[in-house]
Amino acid sequence: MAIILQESSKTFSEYLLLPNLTTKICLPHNVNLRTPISKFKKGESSSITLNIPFSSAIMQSVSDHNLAITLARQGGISFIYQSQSIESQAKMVRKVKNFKAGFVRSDSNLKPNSTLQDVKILTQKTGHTTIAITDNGTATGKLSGILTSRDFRMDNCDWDTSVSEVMTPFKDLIYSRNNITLQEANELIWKHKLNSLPILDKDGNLLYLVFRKDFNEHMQNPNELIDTEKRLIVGAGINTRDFKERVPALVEAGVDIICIDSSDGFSEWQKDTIVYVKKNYGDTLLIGAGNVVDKEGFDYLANAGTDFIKVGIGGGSICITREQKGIGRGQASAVIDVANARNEYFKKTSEYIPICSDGGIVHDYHIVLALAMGADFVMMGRYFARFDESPSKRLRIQGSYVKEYWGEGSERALNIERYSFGSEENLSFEEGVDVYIPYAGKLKDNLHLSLSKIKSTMCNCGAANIKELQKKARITPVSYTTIREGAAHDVTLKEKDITPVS
Ligand code: MZP
Repeated sequence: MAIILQESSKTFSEYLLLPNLTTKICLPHNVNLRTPISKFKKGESSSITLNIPFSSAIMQSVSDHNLAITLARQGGISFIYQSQSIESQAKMVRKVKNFKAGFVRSDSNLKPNSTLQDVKILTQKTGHTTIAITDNGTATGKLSGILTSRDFRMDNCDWDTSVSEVMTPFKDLIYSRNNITLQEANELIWKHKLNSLPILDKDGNLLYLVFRKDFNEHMQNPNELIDTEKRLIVGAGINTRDFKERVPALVEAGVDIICIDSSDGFSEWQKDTIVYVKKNYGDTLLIGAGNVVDKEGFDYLANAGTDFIKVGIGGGSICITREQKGIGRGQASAVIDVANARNEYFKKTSEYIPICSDGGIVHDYHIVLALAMGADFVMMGRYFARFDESPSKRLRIQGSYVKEYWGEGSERALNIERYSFGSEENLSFEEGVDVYIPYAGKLKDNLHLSLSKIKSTMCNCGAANIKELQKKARITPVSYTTIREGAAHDVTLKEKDITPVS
């Protein structure tokens, strides 16, 4: 007869946190959210530490290079989706690694013999008034000069004048070579009262422009997740089929950490993939595996040598695996069980393997619950898909803006490698849906709001960091009526746009 667990499985919404004593130093701005992402030995630390415990899902509608750049600039990490060709995924990774905050490719370029009429047309198109003048009129040609709106009078000029007559010529320009930091570039900008600083290669070809205004923006992102060469850190999904070709291409592109993308990680294919990566790359390439929902799954992947383990089956907002196959576990129960297994494993081996709670986060406080229950970080799809920076389309439906969001198990994503077994060649049924979600604007604005709620909840729990939260948090299961009592109840809510009668 089957083994039947006695406890029913629970989701985050079935728990609440109880407040602990909040000391006077436990203020939201003192809360530190840094957290490990990869395995480390007792007394040592993880080779990558996230500045916030957020990662974005390995999904077509969530994690491309744009989202990866935006999230890494806020301290979290994206895993770029693997349900695309190896070349296009590697290209996305490369875009993140080559991104230099504050160093931009010039989007307004002309040749020395272009005319002011060309300048007028170009500035109307781009809205930018700093124009790089290069020998071939491209963003990477040999720099001949810079033209700005201060070099000629729009209301009093001969539109046929050639650009070379009015631009600041190369011999009078202050410029720099490519081995400069943003801080150093900014110092030159201030010292010489420049609006922009051209960055050139050794042959005098234009690489980037650094603008005075961008430095201020950079200063507002003190949490950036960067490697030792100050490049943004990025992850990428892989699968258990083409890993022998995909992994080398991702490594070549500069990926920092990879993660096997699968709906069920408790498999021999995952073990083979981890063993291959560890044999060929050792500790120079970090690999996560999953998803699992219990001690058995955790131990199997831990013994295979993985660097972190992802937890969760069937809890994703677009997931119908539980309905289709009857496989899964309430996300809170899965995290609690796997966190206990991780702690036992740590006691036994002195090796700490971070775990990631993947899917099913609906409210910001669910993130605090996941962390308190033992997760080191969370992975989210729906949360990030709502923002401007995600790759999906924004549409207007019945007067409201929405974004498209689709599961990797949907017909649309056709992520066969994530769902089918061994060498099965097609998806015989769907495990995910294709939906709309309310559009929410910019990632940075929403993230700041979530972080302030998380920090505030942690202060109520008397915790100034994630480890302290895990030690101190007191969590209670709640009844349906307790949940109902927690929302506004027995009142008539005012509609926001009702105008008062005078
Ligand atoms: P959520 O943040 O939207 O609730 O869940 C995102 C997670 O759902 C992903 O990280 C992934 O583990 C899982 N997922 C992605 N596609 C499907 C599907 O089509 C799915 N069933 O379950």
